[in-house]
Amino acid sequence: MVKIICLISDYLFKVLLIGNSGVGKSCMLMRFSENQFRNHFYNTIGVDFKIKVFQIDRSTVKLQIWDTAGQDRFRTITSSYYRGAQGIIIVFDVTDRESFNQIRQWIQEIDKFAAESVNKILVGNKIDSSQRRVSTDEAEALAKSYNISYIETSAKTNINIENCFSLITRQIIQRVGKPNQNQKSKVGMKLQQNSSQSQQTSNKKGVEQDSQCCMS
Ligand SMILES: Nc1nc2c(ncn2[C@@H]2O[C@H](COP(=O)(O)OP(=O)(O)OP(=O)(O)O)[C@@H](O)[C@H]2O)c(=O)[nH]1
Ligand SMILES: [Mg+2]
Repeated sequence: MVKIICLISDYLFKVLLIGNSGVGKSCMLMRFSENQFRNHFYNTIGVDFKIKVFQIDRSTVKLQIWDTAGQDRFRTITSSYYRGAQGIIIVFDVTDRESFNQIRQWIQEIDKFAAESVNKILVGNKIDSSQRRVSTDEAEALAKSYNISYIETSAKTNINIENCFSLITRQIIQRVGKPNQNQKSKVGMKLQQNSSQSQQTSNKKGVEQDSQCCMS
């Protein structure tokens, strides 16, 4: 089924979620787009995306959020999605030290494949857990060393999830500037999706299009 989305929005941004497998990228996106959480772990296969329209500082922003697979075997596919992204959210799991240690590698991937001007933020997810292995201070210090913002979230208990997406969006807006009133974008996108996914989310507030796996 092919669906045409045509909405007036002030901004259309492509944002990527990256980070090790299991850190909670898909759950963060699910919380933000559908206000839901799942305890089961389903690895993302390749890349997934959702579109979310929301208001920020009196502007309408349409975010195309790409949820990449953290597993190594998908790295070639996922890295091809960095190009054209205005923002990248680098996620680690505060209960998984290895996912924090890998941040440097993720930043190297960004330097290799994304535009130089891309906005980045660092996110420590799963702060609801009592099994913390990475302190706020050291994560903040790492973010500072890259001159990027750090925010802690829980997709499970819905802490800072909206703030996380608002933060990256505000930083992109700051970089690209305010839109000229006469140039408000009428964005037309042709998206392909399967009908069952469409059924699941078509009534959800603010979500126009459910994800489509980009692996065949
Ligand atoms: N306690 C807790 N668990 C979480 C949170 N977010 C995600 N999880 C759990 O972590 C596991 C992995 O979550 P996913 O969102 O699928 O992880 P992912 O980063 O998308 O993993 P890949 O798709 O393989 O890259 C699941 O069992 C989730 O229920 C959180 O905020 N708190
Ligand atoms: Mg995932």
